[in-house]
Amino acid sequence: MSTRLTGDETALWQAAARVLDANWTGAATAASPGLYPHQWSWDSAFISMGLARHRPDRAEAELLSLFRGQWADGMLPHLVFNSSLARHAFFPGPELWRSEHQPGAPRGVHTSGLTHPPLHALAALRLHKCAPDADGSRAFLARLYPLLAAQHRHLARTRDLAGGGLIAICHPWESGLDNSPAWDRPLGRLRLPPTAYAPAHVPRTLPTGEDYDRYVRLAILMREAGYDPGYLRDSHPFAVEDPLVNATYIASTHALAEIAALVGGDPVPHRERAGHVHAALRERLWDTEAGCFRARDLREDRLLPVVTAASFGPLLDPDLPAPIVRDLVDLLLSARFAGAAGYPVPTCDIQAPAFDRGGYWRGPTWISTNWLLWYGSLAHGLPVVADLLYGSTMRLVRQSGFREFFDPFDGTGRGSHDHSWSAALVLDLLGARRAPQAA
Ligand code: 2M8
Repeated sequence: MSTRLTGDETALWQAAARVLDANWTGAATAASPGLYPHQWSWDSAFISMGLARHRPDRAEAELLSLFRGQWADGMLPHLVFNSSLARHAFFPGPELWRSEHQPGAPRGVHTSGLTHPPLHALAALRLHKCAPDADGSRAFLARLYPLLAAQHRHLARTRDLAGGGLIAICHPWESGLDNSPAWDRPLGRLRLPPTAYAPAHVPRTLPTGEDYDRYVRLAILMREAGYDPGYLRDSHPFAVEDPLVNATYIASTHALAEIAALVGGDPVPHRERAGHVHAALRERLWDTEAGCFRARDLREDRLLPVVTAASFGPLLDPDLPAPIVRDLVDLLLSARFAGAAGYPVPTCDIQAPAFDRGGYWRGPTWISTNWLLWYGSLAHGLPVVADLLYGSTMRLVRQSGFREFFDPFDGTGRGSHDHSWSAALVLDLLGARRAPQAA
Protein backbone atom coordinates (compact mmCIF):
# COMPACT_ATOMS: atom_id res chain seq x y z
CA MET A 1 0.00 0.00 0.00
CA SER A 2 1.36 3.43 -0.94
CA THR A 3 2.60 5.44 2.00
CA ARG A 4 2.15 8.70 0.11
CA LEU A 5 -1.06 10.69 -0.21
CA THR A 6 -2.39 11.29 -3.72
CA GLY A 7 -2.78 14.87 -4.94
CA ASP A 8 -6.49 14.82 -4.08
CA GLU A 9 -5.83 13.34 -0.63
CA THR A 10 -3.21 16.03 -0.02
CA ALA A 11 -5.78 18.72 -0.83
CA LEU A 12 -8.25 17.03 1.54
CA TRP A 13 -5.58 16.81 4.25
CA GLN A 14 -4.77 20.50 3.94
CA ALA A 15 -8.45 21.48 4.02
CA ALA A 16 -9.01 19.41 7.16
CA ALA A 17 -5.94 20.89 8.82
CA ARG A 18 -7.20 24.40 8.03
CA VAL A 19 -10.51 23.64 9.81
CA LEU A 20 -8.73 22.48 12.97
CA ASP A 21 -6.39 25.48 12.87
CA ALA A 22 -9.37 27.84 12.47
CA ASN A 23 -11.32 26.22 15.34
CA TRP A 24 -8.33 26.26 17.72
CA THR A 25 -9.01 28.71 20.57
CA GLY A 26 -5.42 28.79 21.85
CA ALA A 27 -6.09 26.14 24.52
CA ALA A 28 -8.56 23.74 22.93
CA THR A 29 -10.73 23.22 19.84
CA ALA A 30 -14.29 24.48 19.49
CA ALA A 31 -16.59 21.65 18.40
CA SER A 32 -17.61 23.92 15.53
CA PRO A 33 -17.60 27.67 14.87
CA GLY A 34 -20.86 29.36 15.77
CA LEU A 35 -23.21 26.52 16.70
CA TYR A 36 -20.93 24.67 19.18
CA PRO A 37 -18.30 27.20 20.32
CA HIS A 38 -17.25 25.41 23.55
CA GLN A 39 -15.29 22.18 24.27
CA TRP A 40 -17.31 18.96 24.20
CA SER A 41 -15.85 15.86 25.76
CA TRP A 42 -16.08 13.08 23.20
CA ASP A 43 -15.49 15.65 20.46
CA SER A 44 -12.13 16.43 22.08
CA ALA A 45 -11.26 12.73 22.09
CA PHE A 46 -11.99 12.52 18.35
CA ILE A 47 -10.32 15.87 17.65
CA SER A 48 -7.15 14.93 19.54
CA MET A 49 -6.68 11.91 17.26
CA GLY A 50 -6.82 14.15 14.19
CA LEU A 51 -4.53 16.72 15.78
CA ALA A 52 -2.06 13.90 16.51
CA ARG A 53 -1.55 13.66 12.72
CA HIS A 54 -1.20 17.43 12.26
CA ARG A 55 -0.14 19.18 15.48
CA PRO A 56 0.84 16.62 18.17
CA ASP A 57 1.47 19.45 20.66
CA ARG A 58 -2.13 20.58 20.32
CA ALA A 59 -3.39 16.99 20.51
CA GLU A 60 -1.97 16.69 24.03
CA ALA A 61 -3.16 20.19 24.97
CA GLU A 62 -6.69 19.30 23.79
CA LEU A 63 -7.02 16.45 26.28
CA LEU A 64 -5.23 18.25 29.12
CA SER A 65 -7.51 21.25 28.61
CA LEU A 66 -10.62 19.04 28.76
CA PHE A 67 -9.49 17.44 32.01
CA ARG A 68 -9.29 20.92 33.59
CA GLY A 69 -13.05 20.48 33.84
CA GLN A 70 -12.88 17.16 35.72
CA TRP A 71 -14.80 17.06 39.03
CA ALA A 72 -13.19 15.95 42.30
CA ASP A 73 -14.98 12.58 42.15
CA GLY A 74 -13.45 11.91 38.71
CA MET A 75 -16.54 12.85 36.65
CA LEU A 76 -15.45 14.18 33.26
CA PRO A 77 -18.19 16.61 32.10
CA HIS A 78 -19.58 16.37 28.60
CA LEU A 79 -19.19 20.14 28.15
CA VAL A 80 -16.49 22.54 29.39
CA PHE A 81 -17.52 26.14 28.75
CA ASN A 82 -15.14 28.69 27.25
CA SER A 83 -15.45 31.49 29.79
CA SER A 84 -14.27 34.09 27.27
CA LEU A 85 -17.51 33.67 25.30
CA ALA A 86 -20.81 35.38 26.05
CA ARG A 87 -23.15 33.33 28.24
CA HIS A 88 -25.73 33.13 25.44
CA ALA A 89 -23.16 31.70 23.00
CA PHE A 90 -24.81 28.31 23.45
CA PHE A 91 -28.08 27.15 25.02
CA PRO A 92 -28.18 25.65 27.59
CA GLY A 93 -25.35 27.63 29.10
CA PRO A 94 -23.68 27.44 32.53
CA GLU A 95 -26.85 28.84 34.15
CA LEU A 96 -28.63 25.51 33.63
CA TRP A 97 -25.94 23.32 35.21
CA ARG A 98 -24.73 25.72 37.93
CA SER A 99 -21.50 23.77 38.40
CA GLU A 100 -20.14 26.64 40.48
CA HIS A 101 -22.62 25.61 43.19
CA GLN A 102 -21.34 22.03 43.26
CA PRO A 103 -18.60 21.50 45.89
CA GLY A 104 -16.86 18.86 43.77
CA ALA A 105 -16.83 20.85 40.54
CA PRO A 106 -13.63 22.68 39.50
CA ARG A 107 -13.23 26.41 40.27
CA GLY A 108 -12.50 28.91 37.54
CA VAL A 109 -14.27 26.93 34.84
CA HIS A 110 -17.93 26.22 34.22
CA THR A 111 -19.01 22.75 33.12
CA SER A 112 -22.17 20.72 32.58
CA GLY A 113 -23.18 18.08 35.13
CA LEU A 114 -23.39 15.29 32.52
CA THR A 115 -20.66 12.99 31.24
CA HIS A 116 -19.94 11.58 27.77
CA PRO A 117 -18.79 8.25 26.23
CA PRO A 118 -15.35 7.46 27.76
CA LEU A 119 -13.29 7.49 24.56
CA HIS A 120 -10.38 9.42 26.06
CA ALA A 121 -8.00 6.62 27.09
CA LEU A 122 -8.38 5.11 23.61
CA ALA A 123 -7.58 8.52 22.10
CA ALA A 124 -4.58 9.08 24.40
CA LEU A 125 -3.08 5.72 23.46
CA ARG A 126 -3.62 6.50 19.75
CA LEU A 127 -1.80 9.81 20.25
CA HIS A 128 1.13 7.88 21.68
CA LYS A 129 1.18 5.42 18.78
CA CYS A 130 1.29 8.33 16.31
CA ALA A 131 3.74 10.47 18.32
CA PRO A 132 7.00 11.52 16.62
CA ASP A 133 8.65 11.75 20.09
CA ALA A 134 7.95 8.54 22.02
CA ASP A 135 9.68 9.70 25.22
CA GLY A 136 7.82 13.01 25.24
CA SER A 137 4.57 11.20 24.56
CA ARG A 138 5.19 8.78 27.42
CA ALA A 139 5.63 11.76 29.75
CA PHE A 140 2.24 13.05 28.53
CA LEU A 141 0.68 9.64 29.23
CA ALA A 142 2.21 9.62 32.72
CA ARG A 143 0.56 13.01 33.37
CA LEU A 144 -2.83 11.98 31.95
CA TYR A 145 -3.02 8.43 33.36
CA PRO A 146 -4.17 9.35 36.90
CA LEU A 147 -6.90 11.58 35.44
CA LEU A 148 -8.07 8.82 33.09
CA ALA A 149 -8.01 6.31 35.93
CA ALA A 150 -10.12 8.68 38.05
CA GLN A 151 -12.60 9.04 35.16
CA HIS A 152 -12.96 5.27 34.92
CA ARG A 153 -13.24 4.83 38.71
CA HIS A 154 -16.06 7.40 38.74
CA LEU A 155 -17.98 5.48 36.06
CA ALA A 156 -17.53 2.11 37.79
CA ARG A 157 -18.55 3.52 41.20
CA THR A 158 -21.47 5.78 40.27
CA ARG A 159 -22.93 4.64 36.91
CA ASP A 160 -23.31 0.87 37.35
CA LEU A 161 -26.89 1.69 38.44
CA ALA A 162 -28.22 -1.86 38.03
CA GLY A 163 -25.17 -3.49 39.64
CA GLY A 164 -24.75 -5.73 36.57
CA GLY A 165 -21.36 -4.39 35.48
CA LEU A 166 -22.39 -1.92 32.77
CA ILE A 167 -22.49 1.89 33.00
CA ALA A 168 -25.76 3.76 32.46
CA ILE A 169 -26.52 7.15 30.97
CA CYS A 170 -28.89 9.43 32.88
CA HIS A 171 -29.57 11.85 30.01
CA PRO A 172 -29.77 11.30 26.21
CA TRP A 173 -26.93 13.83 25.79
CA GLU A 174 -24.62 11.51 27.74
CA SER A 175 -24.79 9.03 24.86
CA GLY A 176 -23.56 11.59 22.33
CA LEU A 177 -26.56 10.57 20.17
CA ASP A 178 -28.89 13.23 21.55
CA ASN A 179 -32.26 12.71 19.91
CA SER A 180 -31.72 9.11 18.83
CA PRO A 181 -35.00 7.19 18.50
CA ALA A 182 -33.51 4.73 21.03
CA TRP A 183 -34.48 7.19 23.80
CA ASP A 184 -38.04 7.91 22.62
CA ARG A 185 -39.75 5.45 24.97
CA PRO A 186 -38.01 6.40 28.28
CA LEU A 187 -38.05 10.09 27.33
CA GLY A 188 -41.75 9.94 26.43
CA ARG A 189 -42.59 8.72 29.95
CA LEU A 190 -41.23 11.92 31.47
CA ARG A 191 -44.04 14.17 32.61
CA LEU A 192 -43.30 17.88 32.15
CA PRO A 193 -44.24 20.58 34.66
CA PRO A 194 -46.72 23.15 33.30
CA THR A 195 -44.01 25.78 32.88
CA ALA A 196 -41.35 23.84 30.95
CA TYR A 197 -38.10 25.82 30.70
CA ALA A 198 -36.75 26.05 27.16
CA PRO A 199 -36.03 28.88 24.72
CA ALA A 200 -38.55 29.95 22.14
CA HIS A 201 -35.90 29.45 19.47
CA VAL A 202 -33.67 26.39 19.18
CA PRO A 203 -31.30 26.22 16.16
CA ARG A 204 -33.17 24.31 13.49
CA THR A 205 -30.63 21.47 13.31
CA LEU A 206 -31.17 20.67 16.98
CA PRO A 207 -34.09 18.69 18.40
CA THR A 208 -36.95 21.07 19.07
CA GLY A 209 -40.23 21.27 20.96
CA GLU A 210 -41.11 18.90 23.79
CA ASP A 211 -37.90 16.89 23.27
CA TYR A 212 -35.92 19.92 24.33
CA ASP A 213 -38.22 20.58 27.28
CA ARG A 214 -37.59 17.01 28.41
CA TYR A 215 -33.79 17.34 28.01
CA VAL A 216 -33.88 20.48 30.14
CA ARG A 217 -36.22 18.86 32.67
CA LEU A 218 -33.88 15.89 33.14
CA ALA A 219 -30.94 18.27 33.60
CA ILE A 220 -32.83 20.26 36.25
CA LEU A 221 -33.81 17.09 38.13
CA MET A 222 -30.13 16.03 38.21
CA ARG A 223 -28.99 19.49 39.28
CA GLU A 224 -31.62 19.81 42.01
CA ALA A 225 -30.45 16.43 43.40
CA GLY A 226 -26.87 17.76 43.42
CA TYR A 227 -26.00 15.17 40.77
CA ASP A 228 -26.05 12.67 43.66
CA PRO A 229 -25.17 9.06 42.68
CA GLY A 230 -27.80 7.68 45.07
CA TYR A 231 -30.52 9.79 43.46
CA LEU A 232 -29.39 8.69 39.97
CA ARG A 233 -29.47 5.03 41.04
CA ASP A 234 -32.77 5.06 42.94
CA SER A 235 -34.98 7.85 41.60
CA HIS A 236 -33.91 9.58 38.38
CA PRO A 237 -36.50 8.81 35.65
CA PHE A 238 -33.99 8.25 32.82
CA ALA A 239 -31.47 5.42 33.24
CA VAL A 240 -30.33 3.46 30.17
CA GLU A 241 -27.48 1.02 29.48
CA ASP A 242 -26.33 1.76 25.93
CA PRO A 243 -24.23 -0.63 23.78
CA LEU A 244 -22.08 2.10 22.18
CA VAL A 245 -21.27 3.85 25.46
CA ASN A 246 -20.32 0.54 27.08
CA ALA A 247 -18.29 -0.51 24.03
CA THR A 248 -16.24 2.68 24.21
CA TYR A 249 -15.85 1.95 27.95
CA ILE A 250 -14.44 -1.53 27.15
CA ALA A 251 -12.12 -0.23 24.41
CA SER A 252 -10.83 2.58 26.61
CA THR A 253 -10.38 0.26 29.58
CA HIS A 254 -8.14 -1.96 27.43
CA ALA A 255 -6.28 1.20 26.34
CA LEU A 256 -5.94 2.23 29.99
CA ALA A 257 -4.28 -1.11 30.73
CA GLU A 258 -1.75 -0.49 27.93
CA ILE A 259 -1.12 3.04 29.21
CA ALA A 260 -0.65 1.73 32.77
CA ALA A 261 2.02 -0.67 31.53
CA LEU A 262 3.76 2.16 29.64
CA VAL A 263 3.92 4.48 32.66
CA GLY A 264 4.80 1.95 35.34
CA GLY A 265 1.26 1.34 36.61
CA ASP A 266 -0.58 -1.97 37.10
CA PRO A 267 -2.51 -3.05 33.96
CA VAL A 268 -4.20 -6.05 35.62
CA PRO A 269 -7.16 -4.28 37.31
CA HIS A 270 -8.02 -2.56 34.01
CA ARG A 271 -7.87 -5.82 32.08
CA GLU A 272 -10.08 -7.48 34.69
CA ARG A 273 -12.56 -4.59 34.47
CA ALA A 274 -12.68 -4.84 30.66
CA GLY A 275 -13.45 -8.57 30.95
CA HIS A 276 -16.22 -7.88 33.49
CA VAL A 277 -17.88 -5.25 31.28
CA HIS A 278 -17.51 -7.52 28.21
CA ALA A 279 -19.40 -10.31 29.98
CA ALA A 280 -22.10 -7.91 31.19
CA LEU A 281 -22.53 -6.44 27.72
CA ARG A 282 -23.30 -9.83 26.25
CA GLU A 283 -25.48 -10.82 29.17
CA ARG A 284 -27.55 -7.67 29.41
CA LEU A 285 -27.69 -6.06 25.94
CA TRP A 286 -27.41 -8.90 23.38
CA ASP A 287 -30.76 -9.79 21.77
CA THR A 288 -30.18 -13.31 20.45
CA GLU A 289 -33.44 -13.44 18.51
CA ALA A 290 -32.80 -10.12 16.73
CA GLY A 291 -29.08 -10.84 16.31
CA CYS A 292 -28.05 -7.43 17.61
CA PHE A 293 -27.35 -5.36 20.71
CA ARG A 294 -30.06 -3.08 22.09
CA ALA A 295 -30.09 -0.45 24.82
CA ARG A 296 -31.69 -1.49 28.13
CA ASP A 297 -34.18 0.82 29.92
CA LEU A 298 -33.44 0.24 33.60
CA ARG A 299 -36.68 1.81 34.83
CA GLU A 300 -38.71 -0.86 33.00
CA ASP A 301 -35.83 -3.37 32.88
CA ARG A 302 -36.35 -4.21 29.22
CA LEU A 303 -34.51 -3.79 25.93
CA LEU A 304 -35.56 -0.76 23.89
CA PRO A 305 -37.17 -1.45 20.51
CA VAL A 306 -35.37 0.75 17.98
CA VAL A 307 -32.10 -0.54 16.50
CA THR A 308 -29.62 2.25 15.83
CA ALA A 309 -25.96 2.55 14.80
CA ALA A 310 -25.11 2.24 18.53
CA SER A 311 -26.05 -1.44 18.17
CA PHE A 312 -22.81 -1.96 16.17
CA GLY A 313 -20.69 -0.16 18.76
CA PRO A 314 -19.62 -3.46 20.40
CA LEU A 315 -17.36 -4.02 17.37
CA LEU A 316 -15.03 -1.88 19.52
CA ASP A 317 -14.83 -4.82 21.97
CA PRO A 318 -11.81 -6.88 20.82
CA ASP A 319 -13.13 -9.99 22.62
CA LEU A 320 -16.50 -10.11 20.84
CA PRO A 321 -17.01 -13.75 19.68
CA ALA A 322 -16.94 -14.43 15.92
CA PRO A 323 -20.61 -15.54 15.67
CA ILE A 324 -21.77 -12.26 17.21
CA VAL A 325 -19.43 -10.28 14.93
CA ARG A 326 -20.95 -12.11 11.95
CA ASP A 327 -24.49 -11.27 13.05
CA LEU A 328 -23.54 -7.60 13.50
CA VAL A 329 -21.87 -7.39 10.08
CA ASP A 330 -24.85 -9.09 8.40
CA LEU A 331 -27.18 -6.47 9.90
CA LEU A 332 -24.77 -3.61 9.19
CA LEU A 333 -24.56 -4.54 5.48
CA SER A 334 -28.29 -5.29 5.20
CA ALA A 335 -30.95 -3.09 3.59
CA ARG A 336 -31.79 -1.82 7.08
CA PHE A 337 -28.46 0.01 7.29
CA ALA A 338 -25.52 0.28 4.86
CA GLY A 339 -27.11 -1.88 2.15
CA ALA A 340 -29.77 0.71 1.31
CA ALA A 341 -27.77 3.91 1.87
CA GLY A 342 -25.57 5.50 -0.76
CA TYR A 343 -23.51 7.05 2.07
CA PRO A 344 -23.48 4.65 5.04
CA VAL A 345 -23.82 4.24 7.94
CA PRO A 346 -27.27 5.68 8.74
CA THR A 347 -27.65 6.18 12.49
CA CYS A 348 -31.05 4.48 12.61
CA ASP A 349 -32.61 1.39 11.04
CA ILE A 350 -33.91 2.75 7.71
CA GLN A 351 -36.99 0.52 7.97
CA ALA A 352 -37.92 1.76 11.44
CA PRO A 353 -40.92 4.16 11.57
CA ALA A 354 -38.77 6.57 13.59
CA PHE A 355 -36.12 6.83 10.83
CA ASP A 356 -35.66 10.41 9.58
CA ARG A 357 -33.02 11.02 6.87
CA GLY A 358 -32.50 14.64 7.99
CA GLY A 359 -33.25 14.30 11.69
CA TYR A 360 -29.88 14.80 13.42
CA TRP A 361 -29.22 11.45 15.21
CA ARG A 362 -32.47 9.84 13.89
CA GLY A 363 -31.03 8.63 10.61
CA PRO A 364 -28.26 10.79 9.11
CA THR A 365 -24.69 9.55 8.70
CA TRP A 366 -22.04 11.01 11.03
CA ILE A 367 -18.26 10.85 10.61
CA SER A 368 -17.84 10.06 14.33
CA THR A 369 -19.95 6.90 14.30
CA ASN A 370 -18.42 5.92 10.95
CA TRP A 371 -14.95 6.23 12.48
CA LEU A 372 -15.87 4.14 15.55
CA LEU A 373 -17.23 1.32 13.37
CA TRP A 374 -14.22 1.61 11.01
CA TYR A 375 -11.88 1.27 14.02
CA GLY A 376 -13.84 -1.72 15.37
CA SER A 377 -13.96 -3.39 11.95
CA LEU A 378 -10.16 -3.19 11.65
CA ALA A 379 -9.80 -4.62 15.17
CA HIS A 380 -11.86 -7.65 14.06
CA GLY A 381 -10.01 -8.14 10.75
CA LEU A 382 -12.90 -6.95 8.56
CA PRO A 383 -11.12 -4.96 5.82
CA VAL A 384 -14.15 -4.98 3.49
CA VAL A 385 -16.34 -3.32 6.13
CA ALA A 386 -13.53 -0.93 7.08
CA ASP A 387 -13.03 0.05 3.42
CA LEU A 388 -16.77 0.59 2.97
CA LEU A 389 -16.82 2.99 5.92
CA TYR A 390 -13.58 4.68 4.83
CA GLY A 391 -14.87 5.16 1.28
CA SER A 392 -18.27 6.48 2.39
CA THR A 393 -16.63 8.97 4.73
CA MET A 394 -14.22 10.27 2.07
CA ARG A 395 -17.01 10.62 -0.50
CA LEU A 396 -19.11 12.57 1.98
CA VAL A 397 -16.45 15.16 2.84
CA ARG A 398 -15.32 15.49 -0.79
CA GLN A 399 -18.91 16.10 -1.86
CA SER A 400 -20.21 18.19 1.04
CA GLY A 401 -17.27 19.37 3.13
CA PHE A 402 -16.66 18.89 6.85
CA ARG A 403 -20.30 19.15 7.90
CA GLU A 404 -21.77 18.00 11.22
CA PHE A 405 -23.86 15.24 9.66
CA PHE A 406 -25.07 14.03 6.23
CA ASP A 407 -28.07 12.66 4.37
CA PRO A 408 -27.39 8.90 4.15
CA PHE A 409 -28.97 8.59 0.69
CA ASP A 410 -27.59 11.55 -1.29
CA GLY A 411 -24.75 12.80 0.97
CA THR A 412 -26.16 16.31 1.42
CA GLY A 413 -24.30 18.07 4.24
CA ARG A 414 -26.36 19.21 7.24
CA GLY A 415 -25.87 20.96 10.58
CA SER A 416 -22.81 23.02 11.33
CA HIS A 417 -20.07 23.71 8.78
CA ASP A 418 -16.37 23.11 9.53
CA HIS A 419 -17.29 20.64 12.26
CA SER A 420 -14.05 19.83 14.06
CA TRP A 421 -14.49 16.10 14.53
CA SER A 422 -15.37 15.63 10.86
CA ALA A 423 -12.08 17.27 9.84
CA ALA A 424 -10.06 15.55 12.60
CA LEU A 425 -11.26 12.06 11.77
CA VAL A 426 -10.49 12.54 8.06
CA LEU A 427 -6.91 13.34 9.09
CA ASP A 428 -6.78 10.19 11.21
CA LEU A 429 -8.25 8.05 8.42
CA LEU A 430 -5.80 9.43 5.85
CA GLY A 431 -2.93 9.10 8.33
CA ALA A 432 -3.83 5.51 9.14
CA ARG A 433 -4.06 4.67 5.43
CA ARG A 434 -0.64 6.27 4.87
CA ALA A 435 1.03 4.64 7.91
CA PRO A 436 -0.79 1.31 8.52
CA GLN A 437 1.51 0.41 11.42
CA ALA A 438 0.01 3.33 13.36
CA ALA A 439 -3.56 2.51 12.34
C1 2M8 B 1 -24.38 17.60 20.18
O1 2M8 B 1 -24.48 17.79 21.56
C2 2M8 B 1 -25.62 18.38 22.24
C3 2M8 B 1 -26.22 19.58 21.61
O2 2M8 B 1 -27.45 19.12 21.18
C4 2M8 B 1 -25.15 18.64 23.64
O3 2M8 B 1 -24.66 17.65 24.21
O4 2M8 B 1 -25.16 19.74 24.14
C5 2M8 B 1 -24.21 16.10 19.93
O5 2M8 B 1 -24.10 15.82 18.54
C6 2M8 B 1 -22.97 15.59 20.65
O6 2M8 B 1 -22.67 14.25 20.28
C7 2M8 B 1 -21.74 16.47 20.35
O7 2M8 B 1 -20.74 16.11 21.30
C8 2M8 B 1 -22.04 17.99 20.49
C9 2M8 B 1 -20.90 18.86 19.94
O8 2M8 B 1 -20.51 18.43 18.67
O9 2M8 B 1 -23.23 18.34 19.77
